[in-house]
Amino acid sequence: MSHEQKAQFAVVGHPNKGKSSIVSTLSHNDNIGISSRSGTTEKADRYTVTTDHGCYDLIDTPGFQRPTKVLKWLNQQCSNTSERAQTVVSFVNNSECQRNFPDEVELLKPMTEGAAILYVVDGSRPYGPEYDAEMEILRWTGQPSMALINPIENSDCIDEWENALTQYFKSVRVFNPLKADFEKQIELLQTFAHLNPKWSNQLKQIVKDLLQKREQQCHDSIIVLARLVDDLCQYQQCQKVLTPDQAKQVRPLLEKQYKHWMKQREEKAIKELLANYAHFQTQFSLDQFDLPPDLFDCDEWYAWGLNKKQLTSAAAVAGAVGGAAIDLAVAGHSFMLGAIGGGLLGAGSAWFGADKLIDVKVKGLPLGGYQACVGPIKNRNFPYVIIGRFVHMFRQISQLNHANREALNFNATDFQEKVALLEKSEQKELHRACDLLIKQKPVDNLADVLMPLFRADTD
Ligand SMILES: Nc1nc2c(ncn2[C@@H]2O[C@H](COP(=O)(O)OP(=O)(O)OP(=O)(O)O)[C@@H](O)[C@H]2O)c(=O)[nH]1
Ligand SMILES: [Mg+2]
Repeated sequence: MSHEQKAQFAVVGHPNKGKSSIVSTLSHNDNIGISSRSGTTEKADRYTVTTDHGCYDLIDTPGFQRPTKVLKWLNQQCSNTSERAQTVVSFVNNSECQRNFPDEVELLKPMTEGAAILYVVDGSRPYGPEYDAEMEILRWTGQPSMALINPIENSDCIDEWENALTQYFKSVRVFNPLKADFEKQIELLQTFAHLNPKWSNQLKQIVKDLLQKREQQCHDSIIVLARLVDDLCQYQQCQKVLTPDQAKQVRPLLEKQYKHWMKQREEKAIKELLANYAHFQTQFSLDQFDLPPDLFDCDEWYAWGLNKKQLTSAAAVAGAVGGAAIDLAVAGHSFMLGAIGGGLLGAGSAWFGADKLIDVKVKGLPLGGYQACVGPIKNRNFPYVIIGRFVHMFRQISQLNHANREALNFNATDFQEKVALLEKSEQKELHRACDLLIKQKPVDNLADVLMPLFRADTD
């Protein structure tokens, strides 16, 4: 496909107004140079967004440096309106202009090759007449165009900008590359489809593809979690020794290795999650988690997994207590604990196994010697903690814009509310699955059981 036929958009404007940020967010590419230093982008860079059935180009460009002088040059060369676009081509090809106005030559060249224009301004700073020269030059190219107002610090000057921009652009939209969620990105792409009728079908297909891809990414994330929670619930760290005494001695080491493995396994899942959403530069550290800093800090588990009341319900559902209590328990009836009384509580606390964080076993081997083993974890809240943490990370990562270059920081979770928002039947399925997991039994439909936790309506 030649550049002419393929939909292509040059993102242009003043230096340091978020042009590269917009390209980064729309192309889901976190490898594009963004910085608070003005003049970061020095050359026009073309980024192709490829989907299953199509592609389009976004062109990141350097900002205007000397628009007034450039407009003067153009006016000197051309007095006939019908020759303006041709004059821009002459400007781009003129070696003297290439020396004197390298930024403008770079930024205008894509338009001489058929690119549409996305003009970016900062909605937190007032409009000024110095922008008129930029907008006038863009008009000379004769290319389809629209304006994007990026409210970098605030929205104070948006109205003022809208009044100025509508003089030059038929379409004006507010778009914040750091905050715009996936739906907003799709909306913007749909606006692009109107800019040039020749591109409208391609772009509609691309929108369809992107929506489908988004669903696939969610599905793949659920699979990552299913494998993670299964692995963590199964894991055991063992070592052969000669005497029971030696088994005692290796215990602290085994525990350390065990925890190390679990932590690395969780980190691997987060890296897979990041890669699934094309975040390859994002830094994170599990040690920086405010809540809980440590996967093995049992006291913090109620914050990440289920709370005590929910765990009691889970116990009922999983069959630790009689069937009649189940519906009451799932309904979360306030009188449940009182009505069912000590029976359920008794069963419950044994069932929780809170003080049995990690099982340590020593067993004799048939050919002599002993084996000391650490794990698997017996605490009933454990699978929920893993699921709760992951679902929380999923939400952050799936909504992280590629223009956002800050390190990830997870500090709160509303997993318990999420579970409470599930349909009763979905809650039961989840509790049954976690019951099997903590017993190291296979759960055939684990991904299906986890899926409701990833639904948008539980956000
Ligand atoms: N808070 C906030 N900062 C933004 C936003 N958009 C851009 N920035 C910041 O503004 C600075 C410039 O962003 P860039 O995307 O590099 O801007 P640019 O227009 O490509 O800049 P040049 O290439 O230098 O012309 C960076 O520090 C961005 O993080 C925004 O919507 N909100
Ligand atoms: Mg830039």
